[in-house]
Amino acid sequence: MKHCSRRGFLSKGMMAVAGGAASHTMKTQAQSHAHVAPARPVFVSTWGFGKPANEASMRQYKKNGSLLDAVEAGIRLTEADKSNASVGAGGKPAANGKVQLDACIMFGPGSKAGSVGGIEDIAHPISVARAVMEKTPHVMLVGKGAKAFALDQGFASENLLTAQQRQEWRAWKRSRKKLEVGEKNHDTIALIGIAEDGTLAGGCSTSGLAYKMAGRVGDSPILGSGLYVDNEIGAAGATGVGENVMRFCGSFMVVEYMRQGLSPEEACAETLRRIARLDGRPVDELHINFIALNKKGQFGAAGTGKGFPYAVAYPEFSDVLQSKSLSQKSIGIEGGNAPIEEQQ
Ligand code: SD4
Repeated sequence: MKHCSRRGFLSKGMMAVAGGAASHTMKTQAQSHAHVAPARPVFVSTWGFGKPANEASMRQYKKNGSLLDAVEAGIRLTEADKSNASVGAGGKPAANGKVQLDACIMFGPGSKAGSVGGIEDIAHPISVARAVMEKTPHVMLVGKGAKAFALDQGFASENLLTAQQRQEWRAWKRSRKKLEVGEKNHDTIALIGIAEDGTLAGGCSTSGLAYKMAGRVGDSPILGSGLYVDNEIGAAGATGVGENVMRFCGSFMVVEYMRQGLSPEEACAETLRRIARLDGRPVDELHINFIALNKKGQFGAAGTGKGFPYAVAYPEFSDVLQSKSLSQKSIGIEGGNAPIEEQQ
């Protein structure tokens, strides 16, 4: 596993205790433990913006030892960041100009879960998803019903479309240009964690595909697709083109490969291979990425094309790493449908 640039390697709090020499030790430690965290809790999340989210999770965990609070706190940080155009307030709107958010949360013990799809005007869908899990007999609420529930629970209604996103949306409406898939216009935070006692939990939150059809819901709030947590085995989360994840129950598949004994990284990679085979298109055209964490604290990630950055934090360590990448060349097949053996 290759490590990304070390910019912003340490959080401010960590910086205070770690001088240059200590930071060098931590980097070396991270390299030698690239796939297994030497201490718990461990938080793993998607993209570079997962780093501050993991650190918020870590801070919250230190306060009260609640893994669920920690997962929620990390994701809330990303949702509140208006400069992030793919999650929460400041996210890119649907084609009709409304920001529609998707989120879910899952707690390992008892396989408890909550989810919201296409919710409007509520800044923290992850917290609404948690309220669905804890305060209703249901698992998923969508659209107007989800908003009505949130308002009933005391969440504030606010306009989530920032001036900049309104301007960009208007320009897009004029040009109707197809957007490239990438970190700028199509991302998601999936954040999974393991507590000191081995409890697993995770969450996922997104504004979905930029300028999507109004009402389109992606993989992120769908349990087993954008996120899955199995308290006996591990957790997985997804980011990328939801349509290419949700047809395959991608995160569930990653967890099932871990159950069969694959490492988190190999489980993510094998899921990508299988999806590519079934889909039939070249893997580079799928634009999907997975993160995974198992019960032993091992972690990993894999993405199509060049792969993607993902963030990992455990005690005394927080950084952005580069995932394993799977391109058509590395899979070694043209199109799909070749047996697994031929693809490795
Ligand atoms: C979706 N999977 O709505 C989300 C978006 C995403 O990187 O993850 N983009 O399809």
